[in-house]
Amino acid sequence: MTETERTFVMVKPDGVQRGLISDILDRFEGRGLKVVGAKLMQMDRELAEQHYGEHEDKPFFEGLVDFITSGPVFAMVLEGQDATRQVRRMMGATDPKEAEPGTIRGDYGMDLGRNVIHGSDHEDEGANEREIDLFFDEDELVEWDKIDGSWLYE
Ligand code: IDP
Ligand code: MG
Repeated sequence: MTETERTFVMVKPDGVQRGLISDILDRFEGRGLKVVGAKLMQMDRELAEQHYGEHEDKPFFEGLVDFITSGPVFAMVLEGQDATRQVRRMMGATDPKEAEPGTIRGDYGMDLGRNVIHGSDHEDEGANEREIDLFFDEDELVEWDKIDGSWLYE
């Protein structure tokens, strides 16, 4: 059986400024993902550099840290079967110009450096748990039963 797991998702400052939090959350809720944590927050440079540590040698790193700290982000922890991979599929390709219409980046983005949303990478083993730990304290996450469980999963 497919494992139930938690994944980390974040509406980036461009998505927050453009008023896309509710649409993005609506897509995930409608799909059946359970919200177990959510908060609006301002990232500082230290958190940004840690979060994007894998890209520290890339030419776009400074600009990425500038951008992600330029305004509030909306951070979420979502739970469901295969959640990390399913969220990435809903987000679409990293470059919105290549993202399929119908995906979040394909519907709302035009530029690689303004791609609206972050989600843990399912190809990076344990990235979801690392990122949840980085952004959320244990007491900010809520374990709860959702009434549609048996209507959503066989
Ligand atoms: P991902 O967000 O789809 O996991 P990554 O390759 O991990 O993509 O890159 C992290 C973020 O860095 C991207 O979402 C994008 O905002 C930014 N980024 C990646 N490559 C470039 C680039 O070539 N120029 C500018 N920004 C980039
Ligand atoms: Mg990535």
